[in-house]
Amino acid sequence: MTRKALITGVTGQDGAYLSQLLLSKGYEVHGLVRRSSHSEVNDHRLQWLGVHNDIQYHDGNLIDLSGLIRVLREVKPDEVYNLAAQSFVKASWQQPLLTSDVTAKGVGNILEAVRLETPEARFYQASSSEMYGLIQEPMQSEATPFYPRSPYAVAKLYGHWLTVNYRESFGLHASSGILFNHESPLRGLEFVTRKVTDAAARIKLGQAKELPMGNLDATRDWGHARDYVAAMWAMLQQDEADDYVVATGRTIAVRELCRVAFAAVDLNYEDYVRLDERFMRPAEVDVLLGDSSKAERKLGWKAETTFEQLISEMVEADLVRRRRAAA
Ligand code: NDP
Ligand code: GDR
Repeated sequence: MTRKALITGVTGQDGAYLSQLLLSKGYEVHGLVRRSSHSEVNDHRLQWLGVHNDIQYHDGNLIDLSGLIRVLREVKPDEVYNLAAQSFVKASWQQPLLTSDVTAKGVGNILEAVRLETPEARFYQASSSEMYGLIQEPMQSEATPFYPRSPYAVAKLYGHWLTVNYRESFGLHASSGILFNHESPLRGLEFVTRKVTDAAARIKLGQAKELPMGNLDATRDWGHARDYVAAMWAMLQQDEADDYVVATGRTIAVRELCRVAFAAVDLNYEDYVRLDERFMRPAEVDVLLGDSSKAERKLGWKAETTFEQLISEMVEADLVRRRRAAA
């Protein structure tokens, strides 16, 4: 029997890589998409991976429970991956209530829809290392206490605990992946890695002169999205649902990210990067560093791509895109 998966957030970075992975494993892939004023699905990432025609799309929104129930009734998935979110931390201070409607309450809606319509389906929740925030421990594992530092992180914490609670209350096979930052050429341009790799490409091609940046001293544990979606899938193949940290175990400063990206096009970042208050945050998460030994032990998962390989792939892709756009 062909297995069916429903992915919310299918048009996002992770949704695209997860679709590619599940299709390669023979799944029938269904994606929830938000309706907008134009009729086309925002499928540019799925096009980039060449999988846009292999997905069955369903109109729906995480804030609309009745629509989610309808989609689950139609699709009857074996696995549900809840990746949809207002996912940009900085925007969550400008739109805290929208962020909680989608990123917190939206998890309640999809969990309720699963419980009512397809309680046998296995469920994945996209939790985040941002939940650790102002952490006290040098490395963060599943046992580390949370201290969220943004409306986004507070919303994610609600979704995380609700997932745990539905597992414990209703016996749902509901797992939560506490994923550290993961990037790719399909990352949105507002996130720092892609902002920097795209700027390095544009400056190299003479299309920009400088790069305004926020806090260069923050450090993150950056992996490749392609590796991380494999961990999501592996969680849902376990007999027991559980929570897992997914990370590389190496933390790197934003300043070093700039150095590596600009060096990839033979430039010195110090000649182009300038500080701009607009990109600073009201409360910062200074350091994140994940301990994913549980995922390694139980799922057999380990990050494959190094930071240097990741940034080099992103810079290459941005050079191609910017050259094409200028032609
Ligand atoms: P993206 O921002 O690339 O994708 C977000 C997706 O959510 C898009 O498909 C977007 O659709 C969809 N979406 C937003 N609001 C709604 C809504 N109200 N109803 C339905 N769909 C909606 O995120 P990523 O792929 O990077 O991340 C996937 C998930 O993992 C997110 O939940 C994120 O918070 C979480 N996460 C991400 C990490 C990372 O480093 N990437 C780390 C840890 C957690 P549209 O195309 O219409 O905008
Ligand atoms: P983050 O990712 O907030 O960790 O959330 P982001 O790339 O936005 O920021 C990472 C760090 O870089 C610093 N920074 C800047 N960030 C942006 N976006 N733009 C800048 O100009 C800039 N200058 C410095 C930030 O202050 C921060 O410290 C991502 C998202 O994918 C979340 O959805 C996910 O949950 C977490 O990763 C894990």
